[in-house]
Amino acid sequence: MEQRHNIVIIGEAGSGKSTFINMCANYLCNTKFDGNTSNLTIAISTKHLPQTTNMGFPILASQYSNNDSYCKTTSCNIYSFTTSDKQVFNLMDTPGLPDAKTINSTDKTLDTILSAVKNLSYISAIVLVINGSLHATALSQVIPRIKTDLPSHINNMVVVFTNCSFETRNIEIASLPFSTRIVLHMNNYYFNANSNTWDKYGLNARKKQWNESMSVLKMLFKEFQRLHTYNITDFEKI
Ligand SMILES: Nc1nc2c(ncn2[C@@H]2O[C@H](COP(=O)(O)OP(=O)(O)OP(=O)(O)O)[C@@H](O)[C@H]2O)c(=O)[nH]1
Ligand SMILES: [Mg+2]
Repeated sequence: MEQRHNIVIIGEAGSGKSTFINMCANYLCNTKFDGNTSNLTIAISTKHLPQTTNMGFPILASQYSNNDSYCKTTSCNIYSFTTSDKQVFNLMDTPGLPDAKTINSTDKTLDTILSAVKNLSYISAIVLVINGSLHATALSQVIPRIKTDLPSHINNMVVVFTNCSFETRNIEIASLPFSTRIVLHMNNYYFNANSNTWDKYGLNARKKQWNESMSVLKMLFKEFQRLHTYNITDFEKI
């Protein structure tokens, strides 16, 4: 039987949301990393790697200017994947939130994201992407809004710390303004350069890290299948 999972990815600008979706694309398409970045699956273009065509993803105009080091996401976009066992994963990429210093409770980016999320018929999980190499997150402003606007989903949140491993994370889990059972770590640096710039050491380190990231995603997608699906219109009636 076909099962659908709507998953929303939220986090600060530059925390690695679009990169995370590209990693999911490689996991779901079972792409093997042979060390050549031009063989990777790219759902969302990066500054260095163009989108892999013919996968039915939204084709977005180039989102970076010469001053930016990466492609900023400017709208909510859904990337849909169907696995061989008929699981449909719809991953919603969202524009980046302001950082901990500049965010406030009336932030317009968050308004845009929350209204796009409410247009989904249901949500299986919200993935909060946090750059774990930093010392603070904007989440203390974001979580109260999620609690108000999407009350049932507070139990459906998954934290993915990027730019770090369990050992190198700088943010304490106890400092997060909510509790979550699912906390994962990823260091996703495969899309930020062409592989011809990597030396042998860099290539070997990436191959090892790739396998670790794929194991993390395997656990995460099992959790997505287990998480209860909430229907937005149902809980708005409560
Ligand atoms: N080293 C490292 N770099 C990362 C990681 N995740 C993302 N990056 C890099 O960080 C930059 C921003 O990544 P994106 O995935 O575009 O970030 P985003 O959250 O989608 O950004 P916005 O769309 O502006 O909100 C890019 O240069 C990525 O290659 C990570 O885990 N480790
Ligand atoms: Mg993005």
